[in-house]
Amino acid sequence: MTARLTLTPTSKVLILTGAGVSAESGVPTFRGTNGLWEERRVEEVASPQGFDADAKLVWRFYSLRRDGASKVNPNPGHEAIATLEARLGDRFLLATQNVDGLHTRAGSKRMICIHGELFKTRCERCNEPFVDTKTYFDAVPRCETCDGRLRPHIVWFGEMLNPTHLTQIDGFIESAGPELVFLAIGTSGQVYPAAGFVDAARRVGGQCWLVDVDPTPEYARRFDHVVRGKSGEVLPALFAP
Ligand code: BV8
Ligand code: ZN
Repeated sequence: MTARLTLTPTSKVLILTGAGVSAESGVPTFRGTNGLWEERRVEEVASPQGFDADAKLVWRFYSLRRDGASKVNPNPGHEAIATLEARLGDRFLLATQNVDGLHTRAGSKRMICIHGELFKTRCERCNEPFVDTKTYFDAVPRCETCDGRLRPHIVWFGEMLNPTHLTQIDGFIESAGPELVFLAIGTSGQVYPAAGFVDAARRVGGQCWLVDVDPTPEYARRFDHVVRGKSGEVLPALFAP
């Protein structure tokens, strides 16, 4: 049975995506790699402590991901999300945990990158992010203005998310109320505060959908509907007008 999303003319749709939506593009998920990279926990590498301990190693981690992400393309799941946005306009918002840039390349505009962006770099002191597709395998790059350390513009474990982003998402949920349709797609729902968006959606009476090829039980039970499947295969039909 192909599940269908029934939207009314006043429905407002909030989508949260995780690594699973990029899996069919060939981008490895976190859980798929058991959260490991070169036998280290990703949480250790993607953290301020990890960067202070070995900035060169962390830049190698992100440089490899920049190389990887520049060789892959959006898949039908990314495209279905961008098409739904075009149909709903300001009744749509996408919050992505992914940093790979594939939603942007698929045409998504009403999107918040809550965990940062792989192809942006910032100086730890100047703090101004800039688009950067370069890779840094041999040395830690320095800021031309103040000679401070350059870091990936990524929200690491143990770092706060941009409060403006969270205000935007909470505002969208509050203003939608019972008209909200919340979909979590391709995420194991283990990382907060993103994993808590479903609880906020339920509190306002929103309808909650989870799309995942292998849903995480303690996350899935917080949803009204669980659609098992690959996002690239399920979303075009699920979002069909
Ligand atoms: C914060 C950028 C306040 C990095 C990421 C102890 C110390 C410090 C912090 C904490 C702590 N204990 C708890 C915390 C809070 C922590 C947290 O929640 N930790 C977890 C591990 C318990 N959160 C934070 O640190 C956040 N900040 O809380 O600030 C604070 C401050 C100080 C101290 C405490 C709190 C910041 C979190 C952001 C971290 N950055 N990303 C980078 O990418 O390099 S998180 C990163 O991991 C991703 O962005 C994503 O959020 C997460 C991975 O999750 P998923 O995307 O869900 O991927 P996963 O592989 O897990 O799942 C994929 C799913 O897809 C699976 O279900 C699979 O079945 C499915 N799938 C696969 N293929 C398909 C598919 N589905 C559909 N179709 C397919 N084809
Ligand atoms: Zn600087």
